Amino acid sequence: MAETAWAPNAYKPPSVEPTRRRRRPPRSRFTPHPQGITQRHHRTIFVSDTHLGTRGCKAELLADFLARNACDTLFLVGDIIDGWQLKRRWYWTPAQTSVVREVLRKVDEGTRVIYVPGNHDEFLRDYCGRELAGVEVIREAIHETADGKRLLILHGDQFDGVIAYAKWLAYLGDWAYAIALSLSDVLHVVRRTMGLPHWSLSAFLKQKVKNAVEYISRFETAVARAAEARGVDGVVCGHIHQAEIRQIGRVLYLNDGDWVESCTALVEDARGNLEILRWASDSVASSRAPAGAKAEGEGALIPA
Ligand SMILES: [Mn+2]
Repeated sequence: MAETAWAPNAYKPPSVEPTRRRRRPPRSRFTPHPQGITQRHHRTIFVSDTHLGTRGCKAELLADFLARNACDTLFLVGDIIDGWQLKRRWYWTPAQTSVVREVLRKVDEGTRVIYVPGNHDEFLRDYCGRELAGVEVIREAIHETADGKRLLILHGDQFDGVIAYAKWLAYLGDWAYAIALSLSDVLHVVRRTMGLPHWSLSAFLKQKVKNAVEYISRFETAVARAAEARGVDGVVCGHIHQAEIRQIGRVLYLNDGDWVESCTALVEDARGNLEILRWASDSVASSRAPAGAKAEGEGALIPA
């Protein structure tokens, strides 16, 4: 029988330092995918708000995007897994498994994958500073572009504040407002019959919709101001499902959009140019928007 005597000094506590994986050397612009798919190579890819675990998640398109686009660094900018939804009801499809597989394949190929949790996957915030299956989980990150811009990476839910309540209204179309208007008339008659004072539902909703439209610009401004205070050149976030590249004050505001409606990603090329890719089901359209070009024209739209 082997001697396994207990030695009090033999135990060494595990290192709490985050382990650095060795990175593979940069690959060529086009890397073959194991299934023969030709990949476009980017320096960095940013995606957020994929909401895996919900019916709304466009997992097929996302898996396709990840299979066809390679990168040195992949940032997952929050709300990747929808823990809120999964807590209520388990929903998972083979396509969503494909998304996870594509992310892990990137890890295996030497891509640095960094996960900045959002509010729907806040359960992962307990794991910040750790590496899960080769994916680094960080509360927020700083990324330096190829041309030396320092970008703060965060999900953005911390900027919701008191304006978050009107967010759902942003998804309502004009038809909902039309219905509300006729409802308002009915309500007026009912209230008058009951002897109640006049109260306008349409005026109430008009105010709310106005708030919803303002919500996006207020969010963008709040994020940009916070980034400016941090002394960075730009900020990458998600959360409001509205892809954007715009100069706000002294800060470049970048939002990588979502994979519930718009299917957008933010990508950086080898020279540090940033653009938003829109991944369509049949044709792959990309709208080129170099970081500097859009800045001057649209800077005045939102007060800094
Ligand atoms: Mn969010």
